Amino acid sequence: MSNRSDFVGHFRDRVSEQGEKQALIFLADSGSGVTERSFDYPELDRRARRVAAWLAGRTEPGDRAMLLFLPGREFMVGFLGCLYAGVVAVPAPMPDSNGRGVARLAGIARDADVRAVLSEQAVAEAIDAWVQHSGLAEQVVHTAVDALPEGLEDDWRPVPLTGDSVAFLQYTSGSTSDPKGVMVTHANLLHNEEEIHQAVRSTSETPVCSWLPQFHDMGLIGQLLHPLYMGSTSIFMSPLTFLKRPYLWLWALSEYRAPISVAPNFAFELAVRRVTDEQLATLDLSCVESILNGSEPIQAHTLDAFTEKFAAAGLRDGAVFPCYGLAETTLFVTGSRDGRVYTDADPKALEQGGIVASTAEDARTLVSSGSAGTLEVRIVDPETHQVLADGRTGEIWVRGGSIAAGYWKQPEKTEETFNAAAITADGATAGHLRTGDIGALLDGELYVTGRLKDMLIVNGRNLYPHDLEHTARQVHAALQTGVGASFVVDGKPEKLVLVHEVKTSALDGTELADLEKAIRAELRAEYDVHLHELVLLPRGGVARTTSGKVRRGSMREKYLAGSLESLLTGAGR
Ligand code: 649
Repeated sequence: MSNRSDFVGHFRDRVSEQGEKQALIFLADSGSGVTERSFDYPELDRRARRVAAWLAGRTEPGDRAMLLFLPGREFMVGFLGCLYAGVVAVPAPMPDSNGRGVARLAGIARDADVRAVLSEQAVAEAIDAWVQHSGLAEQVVHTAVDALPEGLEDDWRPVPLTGDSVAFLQYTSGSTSDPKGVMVTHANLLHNEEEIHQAVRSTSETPVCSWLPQFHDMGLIGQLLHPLYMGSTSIFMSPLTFLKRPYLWLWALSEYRAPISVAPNFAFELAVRRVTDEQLATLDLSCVESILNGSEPIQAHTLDAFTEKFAAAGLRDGAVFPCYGLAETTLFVTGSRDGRVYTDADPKALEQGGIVASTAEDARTLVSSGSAGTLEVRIVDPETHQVLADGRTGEIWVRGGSIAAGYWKQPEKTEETFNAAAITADGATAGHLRTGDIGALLDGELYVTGRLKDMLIVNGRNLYPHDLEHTARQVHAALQTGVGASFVVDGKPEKLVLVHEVKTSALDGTELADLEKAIRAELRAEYDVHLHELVLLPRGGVARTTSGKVRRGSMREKYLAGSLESLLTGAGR
């Protein structure tokens, strides 16, 4: 739908077209409910020009500016201000009040070699202090975007942009010491927004409503930029508001008659568990067309439970829209508008790299993440790079216009990851992105089964950590609200370790010991594996990324360093 080659031109066309329509409505937590803070299209444009005019005197096009904002409407002013100035935006997570996340932030600032920091008045002092301490003061200018004087916007002059201009760097959740910034160009952004639009069938009349973190790709490109791309409205709240009262997410959909939302699988679980019957009775979800579910493994039982529960509020069957994507493809790769497409797969075949339909009791239900639009998806042997047949599992490779320009300042990693050659009987084709994810194509649908790095190889069998953790979690209610991380440690045969969070208040020492026995028995019965060690940790003990993904590699390192203190007494190694 875009006849522009850059996002600024495209967005400003929407500004001229949409009049005084709301662009952003932030629902601020007011204790008992929420308060609206919004910007209409002209106001958002004016404020973005103001920021761009401020940047123009202090940076060069192509310089990087870090965005440090609380969840709210100011973030997008900073983001668009960068794009209007031709400055590369670098969204980053705010450290929490205990200072967690400061080291990662410094790593990102250093890697991106930022020249400016944009924030807002509510946090400007704290950010100033951080700029001083982190040794960035020499190289950066800092301002609060909501403190810039009115009228400054008139000084803005458009800068030349092309499709190849880098719009922003998306830092993926690599380790603190080795941050990787994905370079997303204006052409990538427009291409991916168009993919999403085609898949979701969004229009200028389909507002989007969610609560995702705005510095993460799904929050930024899905929840915020997609409605702006379409000329519709983004209605959003803080992730904390959602975590405190999951009901408010569904309430907002119902209240604002929003047809589209987006969230990771855990949010659907939380909604099933925490929305009470009285709350359910207040909801009318008949307006909802699609709630996208991506970013984490998608569970059939979650989709079923969510669909069943909210049917009582008028939610249509098939409203949950599984999808798959990653920062390196800008965001979206595949999606399943029809909702619940499942395949019951034979577990033994799965261990050997194949999806074979089974009606047996022990079949694993796999959820389709849908099919691609214009992007090419291939399943490839990660060792030989041969393209595999339908129904075989291998690494997911993707090619097409949404594939980002590479990792910032990492030409070798970029070549390896973004320009791989896939081999078929007809020869080789270059330019594929290696996603690092494992999956299979079956009848045109993509099934994502795990991640290459996390795969558990035990006695020549391929086991998926996610499955084992899920099975263990079913053993006792005290495990159900926690997360787990399983991995193998060296040795022949390989030693399987499971670390899991447990609600400590619920159990005494004997009960914990019984729990251990039960988990071991269950894993043996289900997978015929021996658990070398079970480590039980209090809630919050399993490391996660800022977008909520379990960090299995990091938990394995901690385990090997002996720094995990299991609640199971006498569990030394
Ligand atoms: C994943 C983001 C998910 C992520 C695209 C969602 C209107 C219309 C649409 C809209 C809003 C308004 O986690 C993106 C699919 C489209 C939203 C459109 O919203 N990125 S990441 O780089 O941090 O991580 C990527 C990794 O997450 C895992 C994979 O390991 C992937 O490499 N992942 C999944 N794992 C299993 N199943 C899936 N379906 C997964 N999707 C992502």
